[in-house]
Amino acid sequence: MPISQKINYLRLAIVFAFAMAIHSARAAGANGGLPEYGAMSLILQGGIQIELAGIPPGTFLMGARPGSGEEAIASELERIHRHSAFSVNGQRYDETQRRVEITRPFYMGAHPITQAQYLAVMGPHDFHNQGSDLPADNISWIDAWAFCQKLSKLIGKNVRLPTEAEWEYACRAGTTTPYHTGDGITLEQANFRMGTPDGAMAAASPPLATTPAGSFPPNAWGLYDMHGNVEEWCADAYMVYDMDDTANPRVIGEYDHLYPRVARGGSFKYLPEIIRSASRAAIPPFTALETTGFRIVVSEQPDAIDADEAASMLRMCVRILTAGNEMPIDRRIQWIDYAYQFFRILHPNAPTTKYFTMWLSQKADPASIIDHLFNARMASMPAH
Ligand SMILES: [Ca+2]
Repeated sequence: MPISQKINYLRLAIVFAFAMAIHSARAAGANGGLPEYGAMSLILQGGIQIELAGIPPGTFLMGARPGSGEEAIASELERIHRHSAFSVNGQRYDETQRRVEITRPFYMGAHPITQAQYLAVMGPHDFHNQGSDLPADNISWIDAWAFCQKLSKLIGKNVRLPTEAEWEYACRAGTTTPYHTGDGITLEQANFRMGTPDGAMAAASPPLATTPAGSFPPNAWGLYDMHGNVEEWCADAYMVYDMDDTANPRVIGEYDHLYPRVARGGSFKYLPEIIRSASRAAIPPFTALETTGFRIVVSEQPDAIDADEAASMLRMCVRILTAGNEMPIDRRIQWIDYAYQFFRILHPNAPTTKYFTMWLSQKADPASIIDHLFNARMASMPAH
């Protein structure tokens, strides 16, 4: 390990040790809330910053409180959506409460990734609500995952999506109520939709659009927009909670590439019932919606994507690339890049991108994939 890297690890260890010391000192506090501490800024190209809040390790109750009105809401949502398109094992809204331990501290983005930040890392994207301080929206799980991979390489740290447990733990910030704001939430506290379950909008409902970073107060751990605005991708595949998986749970997508991923916190379009700390949404990983965005985590633990997961994602990338539809050239290049990243997970020692091209041509219709790659290469060449 180079000395500079050793020093970085040491620095990280000191920060984590400091964070834990603060946590211990505050553990006896009245509300379990922590002040902002151990904050970190990542500086991107053009001086654009990503602010992160330090999150201490700890134990919490994940899910809806048994016997509470919240559990009744969760059960009703489950009943309504039992036969919906996104229903998984008939239980889209499983929120059965379990005790979960987060054993390691981590940093979490204070805000969802903004459009300016996304642009600085990934280049242009077809955002739905447009504005540099607005959260990046119209983001698929795969877009969010690829952002983390790219930023990891740029800054030399493990950047990844939060696990579902990390997300809820950080959202709650020591609270046990349906929202980190308490038993209820108002339009002064978050961006969501007031209305009734049958779709009628309340007169006080805000315009249905995302709001800029920092428009509402943060939770006790310095995190903004956990409830509402954009719903946020987590690393995990959606699954009914495993009551025995209680330390740093992370659900691997063990079925196929269409198996839904979890998005948390609800969005500007959702009713208050669906933006609760425990609320879960299940969305296929290649689906991008006007409501979907993400926030990052920086930690000592790398992304836990495994070979099966990478292989199924790679198959999907190839299928999309060879579907023969009219895809803009920059988007096609992006898909090839995504495919390449999954390929590297499966074949970390493959010597060159030529090997990747050969692999693709054997796995997919050779004529069309080579055509795609050729076009992509032409488009990426500087103009004369
Ligand atoms: Ca949110």
